[in-house]
Amino acid sequence: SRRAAALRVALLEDQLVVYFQPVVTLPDGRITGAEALVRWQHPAEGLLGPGAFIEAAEQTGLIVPLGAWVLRAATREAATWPGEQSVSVNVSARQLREPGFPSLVAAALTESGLPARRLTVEITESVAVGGGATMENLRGLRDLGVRLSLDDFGTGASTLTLLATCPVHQIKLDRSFVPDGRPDAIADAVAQMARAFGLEAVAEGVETAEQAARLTRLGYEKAQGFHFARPMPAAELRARLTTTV
Ligand code: G
Ligand code: G
Ligand code: MN
Ligand code: NA
Repeated sequence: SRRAAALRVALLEDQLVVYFQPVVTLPDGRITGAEALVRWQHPAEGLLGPGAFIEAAEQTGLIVPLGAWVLRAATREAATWPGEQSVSVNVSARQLREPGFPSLVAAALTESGLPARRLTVEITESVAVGGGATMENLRGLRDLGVRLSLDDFGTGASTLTLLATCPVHQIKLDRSFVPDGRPDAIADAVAQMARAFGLEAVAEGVETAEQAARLTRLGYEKAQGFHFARPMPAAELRARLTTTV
C-alpha cells in the first residue's frame, strides 16, 4: 500500500519519534518510569499516532525494523534519565516470533548502557498464539533480566493459561476496566489475580483522582494516564525527571 511505502521511507529518513508517558507509583504519584509510544512526524500530515500506521506495519512486516528502531531509541533515551526509572516498550506478536529477538534486545541494552532491569517489554495476550518460538524468546528475555508486562490485560484470550505458563513480572489492566463509578469488580479481580501469581499490578488510562484512589484501595502499585501525565516528547520528560529528583 502507499502508506506502507511511505512508512518505509519514514524509517530510512528518521521521521519516527518516540513519545514517553510517565508511569507513577500509587498513591504518591512519583514517576517511576515511562512507556515509549511511537509517533510518525509525517512531512504532509503532521504528527500521526500509532493508530494511523501500526496495523499497516504489522501487515507488511515493517513492524520488525520499526520495532527494532523504537527499542534502540527508547533504551538510548532511558539511559540518560537521572535515576532508576524504567522504560516500557511495546512489542508486537510478530516481533516476538522473530528468531533472535532476545539478541536484538541484548544489543540495544549494550549499545545504550541501560541495565536490563530498567527495561520492560510489553506484550499482549495475542502472543499466546505464537507457539514455541514465542515462548523461547520470552524465556530468553527473562534470562537477560528484562521485565515482561502483559498489556491490555483482560481484553484478550487464554489469560489464565498464559499467566501460568509465561514468565511475566507485571500485568497492566486495560483502560476499559478502570473503575468509572460503576462496580469495580473486574479491576478488583485482576488485582487479586496479580497477587495470586506474584505479579505487579499496573492500571492504564487513569483519568481522574477518584479512579486513582479506587485503584490504590484495590491494591494497584502503579498507574498511568491523563490524570498524571500525557505522552510527551523525550526532552519534556527528561526535564521533569531532572527537576524533581
Ligand atoms: O500512543 P497511543 O495511545 O496512540 O498508542 C496506541 C497503541 O499503539 C497502544 O496500544 C500501543 O500499544 C501501540 N504502540 C505504541 N507504540 C508502539 C510501538 O512502538 N510498537 C508497537 N508494536 N505498538 C505500539
Ligand atoms: O500500549 P497501549 O495501547 O495501551 O498505549 C497506551 C495508549 O493509551 C497511548 O496511545 C496513550 O496515548 C493512550 N492513553 C494514555 N493515557 C490515557 C488516558 O488516560 N485515557 C485515554 N483514553 N487514553 C490514554
Ligand atoms: Mn502498552
Ligand atoms: Na495498553
